[in-house]
Amino acid sequence: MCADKWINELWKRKHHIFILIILLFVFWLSWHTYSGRMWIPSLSFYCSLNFDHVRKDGSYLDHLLEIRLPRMNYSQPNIMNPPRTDVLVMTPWFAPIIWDGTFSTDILNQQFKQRDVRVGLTLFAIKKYVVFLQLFLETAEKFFMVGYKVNYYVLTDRPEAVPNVTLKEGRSVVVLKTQSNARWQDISMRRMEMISLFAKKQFIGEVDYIVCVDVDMKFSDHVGVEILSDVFGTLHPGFYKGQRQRFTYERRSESQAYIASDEGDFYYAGGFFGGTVEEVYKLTNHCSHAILTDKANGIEAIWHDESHLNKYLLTHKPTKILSPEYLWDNNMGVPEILKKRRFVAVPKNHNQIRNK
Ligand code: UD2
Repeated sequence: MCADKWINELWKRKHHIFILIILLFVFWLSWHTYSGRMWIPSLSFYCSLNFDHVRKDGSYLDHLLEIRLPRMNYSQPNIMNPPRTDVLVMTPWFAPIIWDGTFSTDILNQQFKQRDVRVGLTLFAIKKYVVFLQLFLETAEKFFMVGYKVNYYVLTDRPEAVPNVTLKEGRSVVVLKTQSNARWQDISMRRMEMISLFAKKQFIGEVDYIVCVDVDMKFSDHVGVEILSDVFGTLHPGFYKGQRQRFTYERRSESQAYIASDEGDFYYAGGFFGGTVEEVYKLTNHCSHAILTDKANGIEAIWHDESHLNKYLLTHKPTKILSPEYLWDNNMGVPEILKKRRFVAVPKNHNQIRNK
């Protein structure tokens, strides 16, 4: 009888119980965050509490993703017979330089697929540069991160001019409206500021890596997960063989981009860099502040954002470096060492297309 009373009493208060359950669920949600793969305790509540007890008992280790390669067939790496002896494949700080023949796409795909990585690609198409979008996107669908989730972040002042290109599953074009600048130099430099803003506001919740490239380009061969790393830069096609004294670094000491003639590892291209969203945020935020400081001091670095990128990558060494296969200009011919031209400049008339 007593139990009946209880049940009756509970039934009368069913609305209260329902609200209590909802409240408990909301409380649980704010205590847990979705890591992209699973729910783990963290964020709002834990941020203000001490996380040390969680770390000390090591329970968070149980949530780490296990990446286990299946049985695979591939040729054995041979210590006495390196695949490339004609080019540098490793920097003195142990960052690999990515050339054709130095990596196995199959092994890398097995690893990255299990991590289910999502890649964001930023491209700016301001003013007349929207004409490059169609070819860029069509060739990217053929060669860029095939089989992976990709967001093409198109930053443009002309959203209506973004073409409708058929995309494979899991891939989308995200149009981000942005303002244009009168000078092409400012358009180029503002990329740093815009990428850092969107990295914080949007990219961080949507993708794992960000790849930042010029739009007046087309893909003509495989560009896959071999490029991904914490922070990567690309050897500029015009300077990959050059002596540091001849690099077109900013040489005026008043600029934040200044590099002395006895410093420098490589000359990196402004048209292809990237990394994890966190590292790209750090890089672009740093460079955009350096650009603003220069502006306040009445100086503009010789090659704009590219000069600041070079300074950043000198003092924050990249963890991977892409060979000029990943940014080539056919005006430079095809040297013997270049086994593949993966991403090449589309010929254009600078005077006709810039500032229009
Ligand atoms: C060259 C180099 C590039 C970098 C740059 C330095 C090659 C293949 N490219 O690029 O790596 O050294 O010079 O400046 O060697 N943009 C617009 N609208 C404009 C102007 C620029 O959207 O009106 C954007 C667009 O995404 C473009 C990028 O800025 O791809 C750079 O444009 P650019 O014309 O200055 O670069 P370009 O081809 O001379």
